[in-house]
Amino acid sequence: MNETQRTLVLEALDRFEIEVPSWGFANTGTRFGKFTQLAAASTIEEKLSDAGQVHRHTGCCPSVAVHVLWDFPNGVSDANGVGRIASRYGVRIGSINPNVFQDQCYKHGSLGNPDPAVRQAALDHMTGCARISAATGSRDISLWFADGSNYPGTQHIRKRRRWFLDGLRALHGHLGEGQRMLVEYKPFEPAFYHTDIADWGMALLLARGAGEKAKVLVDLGHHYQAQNIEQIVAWLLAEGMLGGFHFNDRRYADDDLTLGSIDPYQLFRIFHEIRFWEWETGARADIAYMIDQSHNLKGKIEAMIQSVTRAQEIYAKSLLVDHAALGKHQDACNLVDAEECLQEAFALDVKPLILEWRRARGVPENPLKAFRESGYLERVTADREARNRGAVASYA
Ligand code: PSV
Ligand code: MN
Repeated sequence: MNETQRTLVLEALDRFEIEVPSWGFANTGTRFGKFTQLAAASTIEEKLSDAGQVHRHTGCCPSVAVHVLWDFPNGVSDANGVGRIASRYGVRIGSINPNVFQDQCYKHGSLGNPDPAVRQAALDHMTGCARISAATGSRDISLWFADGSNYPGTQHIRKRRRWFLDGLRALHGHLGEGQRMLVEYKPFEPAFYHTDIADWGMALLLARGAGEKAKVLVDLGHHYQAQNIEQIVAWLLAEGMLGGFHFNDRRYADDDLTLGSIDPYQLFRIFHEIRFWEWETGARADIAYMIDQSHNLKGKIEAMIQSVTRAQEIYAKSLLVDHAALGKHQDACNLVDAEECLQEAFALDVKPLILEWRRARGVPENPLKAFRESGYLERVTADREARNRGAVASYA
């Protein structure tokens, strides 16, 4: 690796930040049951404290995504207090996630609900989130809707599309300077026949219709099997519409597996498309990287550290693709040589560079080991175990 590449990677790592989700530190499970963890966080303070540990040991997770209903039960009046708690633990409030899927009124949808009163309730909740976002100094409102239906013919798909457009446009009108709304898509679950925002094309059209502060959010778990996610990424970049990611890995559906645990090369290909676009345009992609994983078998903080450090490694590899050579090989249809440009970068050992970056940033060379040796887990387990033992856990 030459000096230019070394500088490139070290500087890019300085800018590379990943947001962790508050809900990733709470007890969760599957619909068949929950295995509670004695160290799991219950309050927003505990979640922010755990998130602070991830940042402290990795040096690249300064912000925490929050879910409004779970973390701000009193709405905007909680904002200042939560912001203060975050800074006490060395982090800040990141993307604001409205919750328009949990309350009973949302049984048949939120912005797509045939009942105008429910659509209004959803909009009110989301505009409240815009106020929380402004009060906490956070930039992104991250929108995921569970809206859909389970049986053919039971809902008017075109009417619901219209209601979504109207609702998102109305929300857009509440965004302040510098704020963004990210529209997330998902093909199924919890709805199993149709989902109102089922794929990136629908999300793109709705975001475009909402206004210029709306972009698309790509959750890696929200695609059909074998879908080419990096192609979606390349198209959204070209359209100026890629706003952010929810990182996770999957084997089947929205499995919430640790990033890079199943298909690290997919993550590399995604980063490569971003980097290739940056290299060609000379611009810097303005993308919010977030983890969206809830672990119920692995230790939550450990799994988060694992995900973040893997992301750093794979991101660093993607920076080392020889783009000039790749472009030439692509133009000449030198298939093997073009493919080798990617494969060779993916095979590079970037560990020494990452260690150098960690030393320079004053973070431990081995974040997982440092966290394990810190005694934090033992301390919080002692504090929290009485509450967690036998507790019926939820995302909250
Ligand atoms: C939905 O599956 C999702 O990916 C959305 O981003 C939610 O906000 C998050 O999971 C937590 O439920
Ligand atoms: Mn998500």
